[in-house]
Amino acid sequence: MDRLTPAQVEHFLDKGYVRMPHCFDRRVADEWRQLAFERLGYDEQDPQTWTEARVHLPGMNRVEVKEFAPAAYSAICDLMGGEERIALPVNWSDGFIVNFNVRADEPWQAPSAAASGWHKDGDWFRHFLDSPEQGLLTIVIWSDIGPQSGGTFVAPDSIAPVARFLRKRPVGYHPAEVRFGDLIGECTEFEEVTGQVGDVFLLHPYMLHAASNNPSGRPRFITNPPVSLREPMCFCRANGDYSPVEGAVLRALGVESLEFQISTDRERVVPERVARQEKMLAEQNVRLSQS
Ligand SMILES: O=C(O)CCC(=O)C(=O)O
Ligand SMILES: [Fe+2]
Repeated sequence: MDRLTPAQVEHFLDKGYVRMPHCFDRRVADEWRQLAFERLGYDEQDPQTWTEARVHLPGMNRVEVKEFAPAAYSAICDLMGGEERIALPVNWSDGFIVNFNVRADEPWQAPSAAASGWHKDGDWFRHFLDSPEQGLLTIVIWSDIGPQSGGTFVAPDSIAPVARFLRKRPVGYHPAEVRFGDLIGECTEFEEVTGQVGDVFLLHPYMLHAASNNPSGRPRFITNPPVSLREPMCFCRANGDYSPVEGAVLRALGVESLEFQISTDRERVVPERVARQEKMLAEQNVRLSQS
């Protein structure tokens, strides 16, 4: 498998993400999007039937990324320090986050600190500097996303403020108590994620990001599957064999290495989202079986 080039790794260290174009073909994306409309009981051709502006679907179908999108998989391995450090298998599903027409009546606003909804992902674990649960953030593009069409906003220079914030707190943060999004005031770089079906953005797990409004008239389909590490990140490796994700943290903190010890137990949290999505899945299975 092709390795990331030094330039791609440097882009990740500097900007906190790499964009991998054309990682999979349209066939499965087309099928899964069409099924999503059936699952929701929406008519693709009739926006009047899209009763929710934004939906986060539960996954119904899954593929293993290693087979489905080998170039993305290989890049994931490179960024996380090798396949042996990753919790396997790495799967993607049709658990789409669909932005049908969020605030479509408002003029499009360019990404900035003034946008609402900035956050770090991970509603399901206690956050520490070295947390293994959200080892990487992924944005998989399942519908073509032009400019000003609901693409996710990202803040490439958010890695450093998040790293400084977490470093100060060995006791970590419960996901319900922490407001990482407030750190957006320390950021000055903002971009929107656009692309074609099959493009994949691999982002640092600390990356602050936000949903945007979608006045385009075209529903936007992405997924945000986390990739988990088998072990927590390590910032003082004897052989200096840091993954680019770890290296980006060290660079952001301006240190060569760092002794970091958590001072309380790691904790998994079951967010309210899980029960909501289980209920949706059951309802959708009934709807599909009746159609
Ligand atoms: O819809 C988007 O563009 C972003 C969604 C997101 O970041 C999330 O659900 O955590
Ligand atoms: Fe998110």
